[in-house]
Amino acid sequence: MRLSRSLIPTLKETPSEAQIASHRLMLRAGLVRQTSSGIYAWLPAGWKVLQNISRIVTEEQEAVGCQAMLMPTIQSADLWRQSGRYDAYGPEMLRITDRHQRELLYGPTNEEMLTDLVRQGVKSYRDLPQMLFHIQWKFRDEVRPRFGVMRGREFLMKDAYSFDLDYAGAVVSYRRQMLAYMRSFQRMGLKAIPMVADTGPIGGNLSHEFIVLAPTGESQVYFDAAFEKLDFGGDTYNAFSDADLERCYSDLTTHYAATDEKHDEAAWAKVADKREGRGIEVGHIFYFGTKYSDPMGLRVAAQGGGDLIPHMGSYGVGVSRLVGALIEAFHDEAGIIWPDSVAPFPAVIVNLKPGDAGCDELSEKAYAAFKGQALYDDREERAGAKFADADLMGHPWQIVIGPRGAKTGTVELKRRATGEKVEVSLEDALAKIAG
Ligand code: 5CA
Repeated sequence: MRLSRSLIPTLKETPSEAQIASHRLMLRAGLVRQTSSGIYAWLPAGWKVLQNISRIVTEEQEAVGCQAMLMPTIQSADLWRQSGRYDAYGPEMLRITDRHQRELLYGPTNEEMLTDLVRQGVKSYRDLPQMLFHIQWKFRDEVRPRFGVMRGREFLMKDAYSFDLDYAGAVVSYRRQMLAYMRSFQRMGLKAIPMVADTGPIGGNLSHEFIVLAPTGESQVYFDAAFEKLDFGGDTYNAFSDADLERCYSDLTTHYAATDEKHDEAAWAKVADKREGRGIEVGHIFYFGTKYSDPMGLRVAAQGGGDLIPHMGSYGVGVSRLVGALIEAFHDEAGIIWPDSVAPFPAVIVNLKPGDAGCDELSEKAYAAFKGQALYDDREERAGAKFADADLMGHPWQIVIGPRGAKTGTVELKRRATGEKVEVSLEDALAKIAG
């Protein structure tokens, strides 16, 4: 993308409405703009981050056998009457009436809709288990939308749903999702810790929140240092081995971890190597048995004759909230420091003197090497302003091209995270960025 032709409206001043670093930086780096209270437009650079997160989440969902699909945002009130949640959900639900006076709603979550789809398509125990997810916009009319995309009214969620024959099967699905979550967050460079949680309006009796550590997080968290050593990459745990899933679950749940609401001083006193910090809830998973399948009449033929009621779970990731959480975890005074895996652009090419034939030629050559995937700062701006914007936007690499280096094909390559700078040929810079 050429910056002179991009809608990436960076701001020098700190917007007064933003109270936390991620909100300030998302506005200043031109990632989002609020269009109504708690509702945001994702501008090109912000949309790229959202897509990168969605891609990682999708790959890790598919890697544990969860099927990708897409359900609509608009749902029928009748479906929610079948589960009993239409009246129970309260003023957080945006209720809509169409021209035929039919009652609709903008979905805050999709348990009812998928239970209905499975009810239509699955008839026998042979068709189970099933696990499906989508990444779709949700609407919750939050009393106090705040902190930008962290607590929005319209927000993007990955929500998965599992359907199993019995409790034992549901536990396997739950553990698979846990593993997929840990892998997803690790790929984004985040340290996430599952913590036992309350189930709220989703219901059920087994639930974990996934809290990522960030110094400016909303809740105080207490955890055993053992979590810092866990690794979910490679083939540490096989998602299709029950023994591995059990080992993973036990690695994640035997050590102490709690938010301040659930903190237990007596148990905490026994932890040898203590860690404390601030955290942000980026995911929440639930096992709720037959809470929806039973009232909605989901039945499948059981193996020995008769019917059985599938056991369900649901598993949410706050995809848009993660953009804020990532910035809370990765920023400094000058701006965002994107981890490579989610960065909107792998690199920015800073042309210090547009109009200078040598600078233009070398910059175009660098830009062409990225096949349109890098950001090319071709603006007629002072060098200082370009450097400030590059640091603010947080591209993992900066390729700086000035008249002196251009003569010999040399660039200055800067790593945003460390500030380390080297003078190298363009070819060497590209090789280094490709890793
Ligand atoms: N149906 C279940 C799981 S699919 C569910 O809705 N769970 S939830 O309510 O806990 O939401 C899942 C995740 O969405 C949360 O962990 C949080 O990261 C994100 N989320 C929830 N509300 C908001 C909001 N108002 N703004 C941004 N993200 C939100």
